[in-house]
Parts: sequence; structure tokens; C-alpha cells
Amino acid sequence: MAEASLIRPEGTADDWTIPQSWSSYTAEEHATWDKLFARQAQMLPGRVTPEFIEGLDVLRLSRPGIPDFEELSDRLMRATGWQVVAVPGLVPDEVFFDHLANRRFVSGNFIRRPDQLDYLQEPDVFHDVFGHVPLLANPVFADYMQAYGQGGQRAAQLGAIDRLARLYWYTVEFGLVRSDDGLCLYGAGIVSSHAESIFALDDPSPNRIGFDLRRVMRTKYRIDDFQQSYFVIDNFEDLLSQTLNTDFAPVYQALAGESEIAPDAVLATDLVYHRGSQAYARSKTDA
Ligand code: HBI
Ligand code: FE
Repeated sequence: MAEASLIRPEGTADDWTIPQSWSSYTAEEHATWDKLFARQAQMLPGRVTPEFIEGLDVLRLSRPGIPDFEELSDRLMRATGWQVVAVPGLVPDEVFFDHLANRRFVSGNFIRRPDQLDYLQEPDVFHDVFGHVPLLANPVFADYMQAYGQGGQRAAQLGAIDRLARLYWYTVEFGLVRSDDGLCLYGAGIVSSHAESIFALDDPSPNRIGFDLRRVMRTKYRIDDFQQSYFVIDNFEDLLSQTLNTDFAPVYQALAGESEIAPDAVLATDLVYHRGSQAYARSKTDA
């Protein structure tokens, strides 16, 4: 995350939270949410991990349209002790980690315009709430997200935030998980995107590789295009145990001596579910 670009906007608290101002959403903004929600809720069953579908119920509140974070947080708090707080957009890494470590998920309070339905760079309320919140209702994933926040605070002390950002990117944002009959989606960046929900599972161009913590922490990623590699976990319990039971300090030390891996690379040591054709044209910005 480019820190310099994140200037705390006027009226934002020290922890960068702002009022959601639910009553100021327009009918068009609520309609945009309903349109995005209906499209994804219709196309995801059978494609997304079942825990996501189970978690979707937490979003089915008393009214249609953009969820009211107070009502949403009441329900989420009862499920896993999490709440959703509004922020103006991306927040500095340390602020982000502190919120996660305290079971607060930060969500942009703005929604994309109707002409941005299929893609926007900055996470809006649909990406953050539809993409991330349903799995926060799953106790194991909820624990993983808090462990990630705590790990982030430690990584910040060790100057290793970029390593952890890659772990977040290739799991929380763009992760796949094994199921009895193939691969399923779970990453928020995928499930909140109609096109990538199809691309990530069906397109022949990206690699699909078995998740390995150190391998992922060495792998660069792109922020403005479909992923060139997706990493597949066995289940959330395994992902959580790899995070909880690892002292990351020696891992960061070891990684410092190892080369970085390009986003489209396949290593001889990889567990390859699918070797991508990489035929898909790309923009050229590595993160
Ligand atoms: N801020 N609002 C917001 N949402 C995010 O997902 C987010 C962020 N800041 C940093 C960040 N994600 C990632 O770079 C973390 O891995 C640090
Ligand atoms: Fe996200």
C-alpha cells in the first residue's frame, strides 16, 4: 500500500472511521447494490464455497439496498464477534491491521456508479461488504481474519508488511479452496466480481496452484487485472492453523534471502492443479 497517498480526510477519526450516513444513500445507490447482489447471489451457488452461501444470510437484513452497518454489525457480532465500520476508502496498513486485530472490518461507505458496475479499482461497499462479510460469519475464517490483523501488527514491527499483504491478497482477496468436486471460490475480490467469478475457475489462462505460505509470500501480484495465478487451500482450518502456529520472524528472515516469484510463474515444487495458458492479454503493472 503506497502510504504517501493515504492522507486522513477531514472529519475522519484517528482510526479513520467515519459515520456510514446510511440515510443519505440515494435510491439509485440502493438499486446499484440490489442489482450487484442479485447478479452475484444468482451466479455463485455451485461456484463459491458453501460457507459463503451460508454467510450470505447475515446480509439479508430488514430492508433491501445497501446494508445499514449498525443492523449488520448487530447480527455479525452475535455470530462471530465482528462488526463493520465505515471508512472513506483504503486506510494505512497499521490502521487496517489494528481494526482486524479487534474484529472490526473496515468498509468503504461509498458505492460504485452504475457505469462502473463491472470494475472499479478502489474497494467500495459492495466489494467490502458483499465480498468480505459473509465469511466473517464463519467462525474459523473469522478467527483467521483476526489472526491476520495480529500478524500484521507484528509484521509492521519487522518491516515485513509486503509479505503479509501478499498472503492477504492470495487468500482473503483471491483465494480458491478445494471441494469434493473441484475448486471453489472464496476470495472477496473474486466473489464480488461477476467476470472474475467466472475467469478464476473456468478460464484456461491462469495457473491454479496449491497454497504454500512461503511460496505465496514470495509471489508478486497485480492490482488492476485478473490474477495470473490463484492459490488453492485445502480448507479454512488448515489456513488458520498455518497462520496461528507459525512464528513469522524466522520465516521473514529466510524469505529475505530468496528470490521473488513473478505472478505468472509455475515452480517445479508447486502442486499444480492447472498450468495456465497465460493467453489472456495483460496490463503491465506489478505490485
Ligand atoms: N484499507 N480500507 C481498506 N481495505 C483494505 O482491504 C486494505 C486497506 N489497507 C491496507 C490493505 N487492505 C492491505 O494492503 C493489507 O494487506 C495491509
Ligand atoms: Fe478487499
